[in-house]
Amino acid sequence: MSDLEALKKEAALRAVALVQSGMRVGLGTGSTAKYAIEELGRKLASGELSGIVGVATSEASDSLARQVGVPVEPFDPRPLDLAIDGADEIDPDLNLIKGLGGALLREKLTEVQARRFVVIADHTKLVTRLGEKAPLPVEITRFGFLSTIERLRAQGLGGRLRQPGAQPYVTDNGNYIFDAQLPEHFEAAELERQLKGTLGVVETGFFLGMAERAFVAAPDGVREVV
Ligand code: ABF
Repeated sequence: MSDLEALKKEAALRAVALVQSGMRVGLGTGSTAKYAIEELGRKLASGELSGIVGVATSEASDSLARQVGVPVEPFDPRPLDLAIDGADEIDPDLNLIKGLGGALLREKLTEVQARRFVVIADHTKLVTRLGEKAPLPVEITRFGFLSTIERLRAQGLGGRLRQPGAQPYVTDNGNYIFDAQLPEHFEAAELERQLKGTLGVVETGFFLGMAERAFVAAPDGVREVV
């Protein structure tokens, strides 16, 4: 396991330590969240935890959870006790950019419904301002996507349609993602409102004021950002 992978796992284990028997837990997506799901499976198998129910934020996490023995239920309106997920950027106020993993819509739907949303990451995800390193993923409908992208560009957003190969990336919800380059100066809540009011935009990767804390692992230990 590389040093970075070991850090991701360390952060994940800290968050899973908050899980108690009987909880309904939001299961994140991505390479850091994977360690949390595996740890939940391990604790269920060893009897350290029982009666956990997972609610997955992606098809991939749903299938991983089942593989490692975490019972999964479909998303419904009941609150979750805790959600654990990774992030692409974490600012000092615990505002996040998420969605490079492509699961932003289900993540936001799930995590907004959690009594506690805990972020897990390695130290490379810490930034002084959002947009410093990562683009802002914006989920857009497939129908009319070129017009939607024109509307986004008209608002001064650079960026490109996510297209890892010959075809655009398609989310679990059947949509596309536009990875927007954020301008140097912007107000995140205002930009979020503006983007959500843009025809064709389904959701953005801004997760503002949602996280309760983050466990951020660095070579000199795990730091808790609250
Ligand atoms: C999800 O996975 C996303 O919101 C974010 O895009 C990504 C982080 O992945 P990783 O932990 O692999 O860096 O949580």
